[in-house]
Amino acid sequence: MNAPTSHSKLNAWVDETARLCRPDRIVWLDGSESERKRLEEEAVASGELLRLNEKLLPGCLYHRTAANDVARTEHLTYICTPKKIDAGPTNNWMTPEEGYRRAGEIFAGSMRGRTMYVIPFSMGVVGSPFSKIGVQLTDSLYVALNMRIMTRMGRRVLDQLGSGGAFTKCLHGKAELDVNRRLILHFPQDNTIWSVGSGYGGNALLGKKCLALRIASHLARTEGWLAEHMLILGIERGGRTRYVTAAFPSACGKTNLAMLIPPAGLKGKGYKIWTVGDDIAWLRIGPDGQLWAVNPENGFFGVAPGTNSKSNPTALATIQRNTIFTNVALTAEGGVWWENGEGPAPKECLDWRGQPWRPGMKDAEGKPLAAAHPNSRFTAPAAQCPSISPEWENPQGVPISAVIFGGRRERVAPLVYESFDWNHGVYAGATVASERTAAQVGKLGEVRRDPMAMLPFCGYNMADYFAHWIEMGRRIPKPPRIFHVNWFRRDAHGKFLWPGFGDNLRVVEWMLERCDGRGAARKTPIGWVPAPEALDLTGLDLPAGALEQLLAVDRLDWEKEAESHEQFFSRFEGRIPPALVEQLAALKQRLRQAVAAY
Ligand code: GTP
Ligand code: SPV
Ligand code: MN
Repeated sequence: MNAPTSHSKLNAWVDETARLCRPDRIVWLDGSESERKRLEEEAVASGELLRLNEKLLPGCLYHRTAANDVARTEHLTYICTPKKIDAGPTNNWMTPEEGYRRAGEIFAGSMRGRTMYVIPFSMGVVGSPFSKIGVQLTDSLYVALNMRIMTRMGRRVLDQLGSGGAFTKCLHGKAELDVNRRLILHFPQDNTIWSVGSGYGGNALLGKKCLALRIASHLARTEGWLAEHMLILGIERGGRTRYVTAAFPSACGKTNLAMLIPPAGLKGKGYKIWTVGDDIAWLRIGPDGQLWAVNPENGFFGVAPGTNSKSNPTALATIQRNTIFTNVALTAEGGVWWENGEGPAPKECLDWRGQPWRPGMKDAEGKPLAAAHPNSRFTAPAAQCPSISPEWENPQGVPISAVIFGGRRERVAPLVYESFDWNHGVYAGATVASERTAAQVGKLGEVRRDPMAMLPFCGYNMADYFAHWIEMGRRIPKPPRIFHVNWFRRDAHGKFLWPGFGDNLRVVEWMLERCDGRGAARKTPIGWVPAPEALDLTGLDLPAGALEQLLAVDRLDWEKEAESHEQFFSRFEGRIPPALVEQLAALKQRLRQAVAAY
């Protein structure tokens, strides 16, 4: 098909890529409804996607990925810069030359017999000065259909680009879907992403983690803003809506917090919750001196397991139509199911691998066999979310009252604490630790440092990223307050101490009170912790002693924690900004004083 644009650089790049990958056909996507129908029919005809029961789930599709391609592969994800120091110790690194050569060998001829789709897309509403345009070339119809949901794409983006607009070159190919021939490469200097050998999630939907976080974090540093792995949530009460952002590592509760339903006990207070975004926030300093946030995405790529009408009714309502389900279980009537989903397990179904499955089945090691992959997901249009904020497409974004960092910790981190000031809050973010989840390949449960939930997503040296956060604090006249939360603390029997989900509003409520200069708090060496009576626990029956355990700051634990912060900082070989080195010293000092106080 002839290129529908006069953008000569874009046309030249598409031609050059076609010469490398050798697709049989090139199809430019315009984003129209008729095109969606056509692509879906093609995908169904080839078996790449299945149509689900039109009565149960109208407009919904089902897909299984290759069994070795079920989550982001961080060990195959690289930042390609001339110098290693620019990628830093937490990123995999290779030179741009090596990256283009190694991936180029895999891409070469890999689209023979296939179609290459050209997908112009915008992260952020089309035409906003804060949005960024990318063009993804891909030989995956499944990826193309996902990009239609997750981004604003098609003709209107080409129009916006005109004949010379800047865009991120996003090349994606499935190649053999072989984990040994898989690379996810970022070339910040060239504003380019090359991803080959995977067809799933953050590896393949290049607007998401690759552009909106890794490339965008690099751009944000030079342009003076922040690109973060954060949800954006509006909390309305008494005619006033305030907004918070929260950064939690993958599969640690962003989608759930962004869509929370106020608990029955707080009903009398008349809260209304608005979802602005569930995964990524771009933050800028507004003319009024506050920090403003936009959600650059157009849909939700959410974790399926655990989603049910009790835990997240908002998400469940969102995914009843026009949704793509990946790696969940398929029921006989053409519906979907997953562990901790809606209703009991089906008596019989096909599991995420396409194998017959019955409840109680065990794997070779005798462990329960899951019907849905733990990282199975839904892709759904954000506009379908019943709690979607009326401001979600406001090109200026929403003003942020509080920034929340958090991780999944069985012990040590209390339910919530407030930082003493911006720099201390940056320290709390920079030292976030979390137990590994199924969202990335690796050992489950292992505690690792995941600063600002950006460990896998920061496109440059993380020490410089910390310095950028410190610098932003100096530049924001009215900075948000910074908090740290942990919904995942457990008791001696391994049971969660905090009910989580909707009840998390009780904690957010305290934060907003703090923003208003109210909300009783106790000063501890790590920050301000709620006074026990300061959280509204109406209607919540916490076991005796649970609240004390949840809010406990154990000095010995935290001395070890501070040691571990120091070890983590030492990996950056003197590059950690002095403001954070001072914060570490101050934390240790406060912990010593706490001993003296006994
Ligand atoms: P990504 O999309 O990977 O970035 O993840 P996310 O941060 O949006 O995670 P999500 O909200 O999908 O939650 C992941 C898992 O954590 C699900 O299994 C949830 O059921 C569980 N979860 C979410 N919130 C809570 C909570 O407050 N308490 C507990 N115990 N579990 C939670
Ligand atoms: C995450 O892993 O943080 C996700 C899913 O949100 S993915 O798009 O695969 O990165
Ligand atoms: Mn995420």
